[in-house]
Amino acid sequence: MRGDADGDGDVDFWDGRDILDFVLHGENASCVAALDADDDDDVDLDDAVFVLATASGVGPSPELPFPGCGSDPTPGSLHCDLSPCP
Ligand SMILES: [Ca+2]
Ligand SMILES: [Ca+2]
Ligand SMILES: [Ca+2]
Repeated sequence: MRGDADGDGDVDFWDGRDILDFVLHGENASCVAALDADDDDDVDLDDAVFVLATASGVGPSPELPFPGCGSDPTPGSLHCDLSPCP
């Protein structure tokens, strides 16, 4: 699911924090593609802001795949080694 950085099936503040950890601290993510909330094929601060806005109900929903499982309809260079989806 796009935006679900920690793979718990929900897009919330923790996902925003996880994206910040990835961008600012170089932490690993098993599914980098899920971190690309705005689908610009890059994971940066914009994605953290996007997810936090979504989680607080003031922002738009992420592009597909959201709010369910699925693959990126516009595949890019981001990898997804381990998707929480079946
Ligand atoms: Ca989550
Ligand atoms: Ca992005
Ligand atoms: Ca894409």
